[in-house]
Amino acid sequence: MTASADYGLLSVETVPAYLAGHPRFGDLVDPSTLAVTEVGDGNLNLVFLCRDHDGRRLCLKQALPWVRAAGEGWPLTPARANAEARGYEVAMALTPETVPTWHGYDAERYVLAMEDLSSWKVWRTALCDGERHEGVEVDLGRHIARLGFGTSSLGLDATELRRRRAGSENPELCRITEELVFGDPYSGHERNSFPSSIERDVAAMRADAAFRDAVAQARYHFVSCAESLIHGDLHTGSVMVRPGQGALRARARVIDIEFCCYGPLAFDLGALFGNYLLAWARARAVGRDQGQLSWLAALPAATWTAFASEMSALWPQRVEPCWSDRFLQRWLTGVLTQAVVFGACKAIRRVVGFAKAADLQTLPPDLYPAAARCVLRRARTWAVDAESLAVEDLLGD
Ligand code: SR1
Ligand code: MG
Repeated sequence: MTASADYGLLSVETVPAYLAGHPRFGDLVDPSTLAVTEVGDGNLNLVFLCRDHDGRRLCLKQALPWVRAAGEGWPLTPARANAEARGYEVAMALTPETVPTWHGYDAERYVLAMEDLSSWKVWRTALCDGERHEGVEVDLGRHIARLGFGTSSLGLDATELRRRRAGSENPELCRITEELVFGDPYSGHERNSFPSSIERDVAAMRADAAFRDAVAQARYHFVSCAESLIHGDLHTGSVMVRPGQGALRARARVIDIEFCCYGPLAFDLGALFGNYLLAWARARAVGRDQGQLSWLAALPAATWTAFASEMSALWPQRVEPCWSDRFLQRWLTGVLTQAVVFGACKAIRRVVGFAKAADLQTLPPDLYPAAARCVLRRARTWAVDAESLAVEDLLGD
């Protein structure tokens, strides 16, 4: 099966004329003096960076009708861009400082227009390079709390919440997440791939009944819970970072919201935990210094603390006063447990399943097996012991 691109895919040659014909975007840059590059390096989309003669910049993102990383044989609805546009609009209203400035959406061509962040760096790349952007983990915890509070029954009237849920469907992308995160790594799907050096470790993981139960439970929770609007794919490659400058600390901006849906809020926290595990395993494998390892090991707790603090700060604004402070503490405890199990699943899918992560894939071949084993073992422990583990102890020796 192949996919149709009859809505007109853009190219570096056609972007200037496209912008000239769309004044809403074209007024942000001068289409007649434009330099355009295509920089999409993710799994799904075209991304064009546009810069005019006066240095004004714009980023256009267009959904391809197939999975870019797999080719035209894996069709994928470009209507996912509708979900991404909705996601940016909501995030801009609730947490504008942690998303790129949003300029709007062309629903006929599935094109999103936003701030060009090319002077920022993909956080995964920065982590792989051994860089430390202190504070971005705090931005992310706050981001999840603000989005979660403002789109759940905590911050929204229940009738409005139901309306929003009904208008926020993203079934194809949610199905991909369900299969790639909770299915493929355990079913032996042909999309999986991993070297023979870790075959025994993968087999041991699959044979661990308590672990498989935890994954099955997490899958049920992901599919069944529509608690709040979540990013749905919040790995470290969905975060852009900028170093601190003088008195200003480093900052994070969240991008690539096409997997957003109403789901369990803990899923986004778990995505970060799982990707922190990948970054930490890589850092250990390549022998980063103790300062870097300690900072990485503290990331889950730092993100969690920022999340819990922000939720507590927003708590007085809750819609329903019968939800007491005791309720909040119990709710936070449940979210943390769920996030740890989701984190395990998110880390394992990057080792075993389709769409790998550079953290391990760019390791020299002799360093890869120990790092991959470290991820698999740690993730199994997370999933099985999630209720009893302290967030401070998720990483580290
Ligand atoms: C078929 S899409 C593969 C992966 O790319 C995205 O970044 C998501 O992580 C998805 O699971
Ligand atoms: Mg992505």
